[in-house]
Amino acid sequence: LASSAAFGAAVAAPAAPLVMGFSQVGAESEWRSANTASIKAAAKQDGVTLKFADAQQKQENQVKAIRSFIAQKVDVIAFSPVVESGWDTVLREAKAAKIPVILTDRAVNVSDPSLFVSFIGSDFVEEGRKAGRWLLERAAKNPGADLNIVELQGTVGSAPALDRKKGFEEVIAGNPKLKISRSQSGDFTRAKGKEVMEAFLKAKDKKIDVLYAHNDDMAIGAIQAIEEAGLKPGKDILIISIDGVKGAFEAMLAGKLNVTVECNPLLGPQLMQLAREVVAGKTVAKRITTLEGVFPAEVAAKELPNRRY
Ligand code: GZL
Repeated sequence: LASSAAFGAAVAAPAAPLVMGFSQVGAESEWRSANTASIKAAAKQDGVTLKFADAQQKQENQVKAIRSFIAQKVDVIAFSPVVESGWDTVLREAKAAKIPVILTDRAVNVSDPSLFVSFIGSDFVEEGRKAGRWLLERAAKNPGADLNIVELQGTVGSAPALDRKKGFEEVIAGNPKLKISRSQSGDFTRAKGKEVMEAFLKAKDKKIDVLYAHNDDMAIGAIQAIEEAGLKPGKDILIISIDGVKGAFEAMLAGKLNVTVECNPLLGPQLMQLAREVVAGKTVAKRITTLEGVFPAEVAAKELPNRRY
């Protein structure tokens, strides 16, 4: 009898299906698609019932989705906030409904930190610093040369755009010859990245030496604009970008991109684990930072087979 009881205990009943409402930014980039795939696969794997809403990069759609999850009385709400501000009201409604909220990927600026339980995501300031450090080292090979930098920012008001700019500028301040002459948002998309780079090139004020793009998709769009202007991307104009998606590795293999700073989208498994702990009432870390590296073109061929997104 004892052994069967022990056996019973050993084969734990499957965890009760947890219902998660997830509001995703959109489908604007390769990074975002990989992030969505990771979340959906992890929910399936973990037996989590996932209610998934794509906001098409509009904050009002995320607010609507969160309100709908509250009305459906989900066990937990998770979301990647398209911009940092404007969340206090809807998060207070979730708190009043006693539904815990987890942030993934991007942070929010709220007056009351108790409005979310935890934030899993990258350190975007550090990603910007890594991009700046690559350029500092590259510029040191040709000391004294002025380098005219143009910058494609991510979505206006988003944590990655604000922080990647901050980290990059903090580091390049170390070399007064490195100057950002133009900076505009390409909204993290290839199409807008190409459009804004065309405008930078048309301005024809100073020769552009470097492009710093806040994500690979905008860099890939800019590469098309640079080629259409008769210039060689990666040679006439050095290109630094962030994410580490497959498209960036292919561009580096083609000699058109010089370095990509990894930003890991594969947060799905961590998110499901964290959601279970939160719903079980366990104390969890307020901030969980994803580990990530830097991939210059020289390692692209070796690295490409290992890439999972
Ligand atoms: C970063 C993520 C950014 C990616 C872009 O964690 O929020 O949004 O860098 C994506 O590719 O659009």
